[in-house]
Amino acid sequence: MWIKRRRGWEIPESRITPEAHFRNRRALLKAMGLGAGAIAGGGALVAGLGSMRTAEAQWRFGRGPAPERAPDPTADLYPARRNERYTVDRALTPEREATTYNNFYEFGSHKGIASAAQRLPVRPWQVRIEGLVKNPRTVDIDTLIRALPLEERVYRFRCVEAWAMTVPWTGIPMAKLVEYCEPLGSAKYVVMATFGQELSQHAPGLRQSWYPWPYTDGLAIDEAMNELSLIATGIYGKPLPPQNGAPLRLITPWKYGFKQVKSIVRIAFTEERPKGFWEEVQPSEYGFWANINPEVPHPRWSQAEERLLGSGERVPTRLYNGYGDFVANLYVNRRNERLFA
Ligand SMILES: Nc1nc2c(c(=O)[nH]1)N[C@H]1C(S)=C(S)[C@@H](COP(=O)(O)O)O[C@H]1N2
Ligand SMILES: [Mo]
Repeated sequence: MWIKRRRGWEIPESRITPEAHFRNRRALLKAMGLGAGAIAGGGALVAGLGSMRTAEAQWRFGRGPAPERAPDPTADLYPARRNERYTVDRALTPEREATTYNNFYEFGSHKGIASAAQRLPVRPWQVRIEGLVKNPRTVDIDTLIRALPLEERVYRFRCVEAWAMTVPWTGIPMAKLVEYCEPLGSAKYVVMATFGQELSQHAPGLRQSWYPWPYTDGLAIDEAMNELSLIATGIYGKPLPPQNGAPLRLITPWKYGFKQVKSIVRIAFTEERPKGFWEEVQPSEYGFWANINPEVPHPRWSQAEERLLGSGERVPTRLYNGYGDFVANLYVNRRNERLFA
């Protein structure tokens, strides 16, 4: 826990999940029924955390067996043709690693949520398109996927916690999805949100009431229109498994992983910049732009290197995750913003 604080690079990776170290103390204490005064009362705090861990252990196990999954109705679209414009100078991460080491707090605040996530009912699934659009509407996921072109792209992926992977995503170029939504000229941002309490019965992490569910984040419209932005529906030539954000999740490979909203049920166009889940929880550590930069450390650890899932090799992190040629121009007129955390 965060009681004993070490330097970032000494912290075992299992503990540098954003939540593990601070958890917005006040909200946490409130959730545990302790007053703010308990911050100084170490004994009560430790006892409170102890009981919380027990609750967490209960969520993790024993909600009954995962339901039998019907065949994915879009399975015939896979594998999609690979777009060779996006190449990487690294080996692909083994599929097993990318699909069993996940971040998806709706199922628990640890990396081993893959089996719990099998209980997410990914059909039927509707996506609400709303806000500053010509026609607010709700579309069925299969209608949406079949209305737009799918392609495969191999991208690097970098979590703010300093692990990284290289993955073949299948998805819709986000510019096409934005056009499909028909935003009004006044729209400046696109906001995406994950399912919330309506599925809490399947996603026990949602009971962690001190988090600002539903998980939400967004992009400026010009970022969303950038050719790299992808709305992923698949991975490794197959439909996304729930743990990777089925049936629809964002991929912007030049930004840290926490921007990549999973299991999207709402796409809204706004004039006002949205506040992301992690920005809401801890604004001193997580901002809106969240672009990858090895020279801007996280307040609690260095971002100079990353650890590749699978091999465990440590390699230097690159500015914009190596995608500067595609995206650096988005930020020339935003130099006074906090672009890198
Ligand atoms: N809804 C939701 N989306 C989420 C998260 C989450 O906890 N909930 N975690 C984010 C973080 S921090 C990362 S690193 C990536 C992990 O994606 P992956 O499990 O497919 O590797 O998902 C992002 N999207
Ligand atoms: Mo992350």
